[in-house]
Amino acid sequence: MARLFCYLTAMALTILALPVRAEDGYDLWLRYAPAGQARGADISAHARAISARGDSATMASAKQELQRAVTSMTGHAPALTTEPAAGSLWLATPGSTPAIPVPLKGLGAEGYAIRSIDRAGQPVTLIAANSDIGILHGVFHWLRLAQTGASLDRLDIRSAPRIGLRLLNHWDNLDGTVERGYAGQSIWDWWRLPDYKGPRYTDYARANASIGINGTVLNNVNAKAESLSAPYIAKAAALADIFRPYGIKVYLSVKWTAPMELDGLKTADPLDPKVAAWWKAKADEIYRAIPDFGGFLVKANSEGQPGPQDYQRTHADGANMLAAAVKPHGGIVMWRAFVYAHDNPDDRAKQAYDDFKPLDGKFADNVMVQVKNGAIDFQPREPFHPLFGAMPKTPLMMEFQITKEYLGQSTHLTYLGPLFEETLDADTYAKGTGSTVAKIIDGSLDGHRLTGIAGVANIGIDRDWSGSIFNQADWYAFGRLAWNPDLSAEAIAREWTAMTFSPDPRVIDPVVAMMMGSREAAVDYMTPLGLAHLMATGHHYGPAPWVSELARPEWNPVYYHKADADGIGFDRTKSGSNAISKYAPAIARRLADPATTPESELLWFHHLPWDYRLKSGETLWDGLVHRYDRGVAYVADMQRTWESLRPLVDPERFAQTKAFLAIQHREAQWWRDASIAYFQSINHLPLPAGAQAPAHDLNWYKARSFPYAPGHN
Ligand code: GCW
Repeated sequence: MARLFCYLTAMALTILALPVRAEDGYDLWLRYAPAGQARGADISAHARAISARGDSATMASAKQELQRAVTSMTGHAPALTTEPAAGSLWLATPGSTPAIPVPLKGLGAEGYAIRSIDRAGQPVTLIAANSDIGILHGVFHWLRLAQTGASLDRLDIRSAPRIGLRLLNHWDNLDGTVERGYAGQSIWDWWRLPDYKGPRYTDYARANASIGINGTVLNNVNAKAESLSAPYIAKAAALADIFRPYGIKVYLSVKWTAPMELDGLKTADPLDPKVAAWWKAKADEIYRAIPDFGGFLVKANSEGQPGPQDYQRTHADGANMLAAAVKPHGGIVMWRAFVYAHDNPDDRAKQAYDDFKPLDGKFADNVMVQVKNGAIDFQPREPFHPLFGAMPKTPLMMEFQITKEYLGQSTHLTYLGPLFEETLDADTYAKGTGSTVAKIIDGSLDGHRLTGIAGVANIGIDRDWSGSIFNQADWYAFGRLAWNPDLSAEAIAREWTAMTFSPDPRVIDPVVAMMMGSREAAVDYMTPLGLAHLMATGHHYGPAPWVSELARPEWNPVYYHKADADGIGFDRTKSGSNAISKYAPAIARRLADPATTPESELLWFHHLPWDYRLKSGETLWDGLVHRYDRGVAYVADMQRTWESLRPLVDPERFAQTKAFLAIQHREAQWWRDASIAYFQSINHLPLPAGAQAPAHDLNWYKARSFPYAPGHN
């Protein structure tokens, strides 16, 4: 009774101590919601004290996080001690504590072990690591267990990241806008940095550290030269100082012609010694300000960006010159393979491969080639990029897009975990069966030590960071998969839901069910059966499969679907662009025949007659229409499920999600109707029995215009 009273008093004090705040999403998955009496007591019993000797900034944040979390979940603030006693959480590194009773070998610089041990007859939870950063990661793991309702007894966990560099790429501009950002302006207040450093930067670092992200590229790959000027280096250094205790390094995107723009050099030719000397001096200057600077990210000779090819040099010439500049400081260069050229009439899906494959083995050992998951551009579904498996001598870095440029932007609930998982699990057959993309990027297939994965961030100054509560799950899933690409998207969704909403199965089960089918639903209502890139011009918001008049052929949706009176789809077999030949023979053989091509990728690889028979027996046209309808129906189902959760979700987050699902439903219907109206204008076929005619005629859809759609300038 007395205990209960103490608990309630402590609880009331905590509540009084905090400003009353609605659930606006700011706390992400680190809400540390009150755990209820029984669970609260259980958590308390395992965290009576936090025992640690180290006093680095990292150790201080680990302790602070635990104190804040345990107090908030239990109403009881753990004591801080140096020696573990009964019920302590004991944080130990070899630097601070001799004789740690668990092996640390194999945990590397960032991993950790968590073990329930008996110490002089007292139960203690040991979190041990080789470094303070490892401890911080271990602390977040323990807090995940505490928040998701998992058992805190008999723990015996060892975890180390499978991929070395786990980075966010911000497409943030110096003027505060974010390219393809749907969560408001950039969180980097460039103008008032380095003097003013708001609290958001620390919360950003906490959130990233909690999922193991260890680097961030601050500025857009469509870079401005000024981000390498002295004032902006000082601004980046201020951020680096804040992120350092959380194990997060800062990187910068560079503009190829920076030496010309900033210092009037006559050329940016990578083989010109003056150019190389400029970059070397620039790297030295950056490292003076940011001693642990990560390195450079480069978009060159792509979509109008300058690059070494302007001087008849190769991507390798360019990358190696920059690599030499950062090498003495331990930095790296991430050179993007997202290239396609206006003067190359060949299938866009082949161009990066043709440019980069011959360069395999020609890159310096601190260069990584960063490859998008698919060969075109972050579509709702793309087959994996054929460069994965084709460059064994080069460490390839994965680039996923967390921001949903092509998957409904801020409002659609389309959980990306399954998309990431599908690519990571794809088998390239590069060295026989089981040569998955995950094994290429984690370095195990080809024996690379330098390994990396990047996600284009979906973060902005919106109160909820990501433009919607459910978009936070994509950031979370990216981090978790970057740490361990073998995790399942579903398991990740369960953790996220438990922490973001509630560990109550009445919440987790329906929410996870919604999430898991949501990406496939978007594929269905936007671009089913392997269609791609049918979005409107520029902002990519909404459907425009009819667009055909843009200057570059591959900017036009008609280039991708190739629909005519007889059929639809892009022939990438021998009779067409033969892009399938870029894949390993085992895959290419399968893709040569529509019958052995996965239906989900059918029209990506084949141009087929409208009456082609799908596996279901229905015609291609009927199957297409049914998929559009299935996608819209899925969204209606999500709306019903969400409505049933009203009693279990706080009003603010409930209302936002409800409103967004209504937008999604309307837009799914729009996608479906506009696509059907357009394709029907080409094939003149009747709709399958029972299918509704589009609400408007084709001209109505064509006339929609959205000059102020976000994310595009
Ligand atoms: O997806 C496309 C986007 C561009 C982007 C480009 C890239 C940063 O539409 O906005 O530019 O890809 O990845 O470089």
